[in-house]
Amino acid sequence: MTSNNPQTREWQALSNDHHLAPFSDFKQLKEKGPRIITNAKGVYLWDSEGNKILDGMAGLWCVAIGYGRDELADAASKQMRELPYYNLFFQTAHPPVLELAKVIADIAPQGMKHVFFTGSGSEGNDTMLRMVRHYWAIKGQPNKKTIISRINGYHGSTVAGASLGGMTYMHEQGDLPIPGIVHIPQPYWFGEGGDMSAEEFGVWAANQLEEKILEVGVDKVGAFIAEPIQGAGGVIVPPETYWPRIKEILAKYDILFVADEVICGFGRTGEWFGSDFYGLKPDMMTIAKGLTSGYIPMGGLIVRDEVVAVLNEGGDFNHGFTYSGHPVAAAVALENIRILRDEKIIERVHSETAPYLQKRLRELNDHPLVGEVRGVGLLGAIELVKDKATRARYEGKGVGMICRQFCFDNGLIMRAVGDTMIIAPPLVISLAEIDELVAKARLCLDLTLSALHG
Ligand code: PXG
Repeated sequence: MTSNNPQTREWQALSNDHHLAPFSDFKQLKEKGPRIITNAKGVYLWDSEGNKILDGMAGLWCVAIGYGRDELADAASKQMRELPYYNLFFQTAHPPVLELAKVIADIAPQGMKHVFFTGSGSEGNDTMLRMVRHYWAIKGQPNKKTIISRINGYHGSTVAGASLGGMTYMHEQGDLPIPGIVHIPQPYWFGEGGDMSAEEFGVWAANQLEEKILEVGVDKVGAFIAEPIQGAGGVIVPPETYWPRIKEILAKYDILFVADEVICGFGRTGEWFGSDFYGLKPDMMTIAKGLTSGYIPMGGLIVRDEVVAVLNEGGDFNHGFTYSGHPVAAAVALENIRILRDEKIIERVHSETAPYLQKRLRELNDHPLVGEVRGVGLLGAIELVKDKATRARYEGKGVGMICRQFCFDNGLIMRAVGDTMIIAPPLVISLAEIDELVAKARLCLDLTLSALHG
């Protein structure tokens, strides 16, 4: 523990003595002590040492409307006083969940007018897996159980979510994936495209879906799930040829398509959903994060009308959570979506801040460490390399982690996925704050380069 501040040390001691943090090396965290985040406003966080930090990750990709909006706190408080909880299991409902389902139906792609609510994105994908299998069973094809997913995709951390995800380091713990989930390569040209052009590689990666469908047998494949743009995998924007080819393959075979919109949904691409951005026609969409701007946990699954028509013939769907459609979460989500709409935040991302961020980020291409800058909307990735021409990495140096630490120390949160630096700031970020973000990113790239050669 390094802090001289007694209050920080006290909180870090509590962490050491009692807290098991997600996705963390417990022992290592004890040695270092967590940074204690105490308050936030707009796009900025403050820690217990008084440091002001520009949050280039919107929390964990979720704080769309920025921190500190009283309207959401007021909505929660009002709902807690009126009806803090009631379940939706036994033929009851409550106004916030019904109003929210209608508002989501209004913004979702055409023909997707029903929502099943959950407490998180992982639960949304667990719901998806059970609903897909239930759907095919109702249609008399119970063998269509297999879900095709992608290596390095992220779909959550529950048993089904982590199995659907293609993170091998997650599969290694807990004997995953569960049966009936298979993975195909990801459309990550920079990392895996070899000698192919990005366009050729996009078609190759998409064709892996068709090959897998034929290998497993179309009579056994229930669905294909994918993020429109992979988030946790490293902001992987597929080559332009990828989604058009996937759409052709999906049209050819009778399988469902699930868009995992947990990161791309609610404006991240400058459209309401990543599926709108790419012109995809999903049968189901998983949502969470931006649905409530992370102010309170909530997720869900938006379902196409034709799928609902089949489910309607299937009797009970034996699935649900205590907190499905929680009234306080629903009230917060309603207020969050009202703000996104009334303040035209997504329109502004589309026409102003996303083009500006993408232009400014690409200026970093001239930096000796930078092999590629890519991004869509308010998502960005910077690839750190040793050799720009061959895309060779600084093997074994942990360059991403070095850069991440410099960012932390200089008041910027930018994540590292291997040697890929990623950003996803709140959707309300201003042009001046984008300038600050890019200036800090450049400074940290300089510091990283000096550390490597110093
Ligand atoms: N799908 C996608 C696309 C996600 O990004 C989930 C599902 C699961 O959502 P919940 O609410 O169950 O966490 C996510 C979550 C990271 C990171 O390291 C990303 C997520 C979660 C934790 C870490 O970028 N995304």
